Amino acid sequence: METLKIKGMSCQHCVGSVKKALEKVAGLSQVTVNLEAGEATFANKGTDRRIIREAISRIGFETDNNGA
Ligand SMILES: [Cu+2]
Repeated sequence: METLKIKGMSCQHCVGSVKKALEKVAGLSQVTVNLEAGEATFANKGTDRRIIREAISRIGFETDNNGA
């Protein structure tokens, strides 16, 4: 499993949006999003982190920039 820090989530609606966006990214599965921790966890079959971060920024949230 991989994790990704996500900034700007303030409620369960944000969590739902982030979860949906990540589930649409090819190669990702078992997506869970934790509001308190400000992070998403998922199984990744080789999808580039840059593509994952773009899916998040496209819906208006920021991600950490250093996750390999
Ligand atoms: Cu919200």
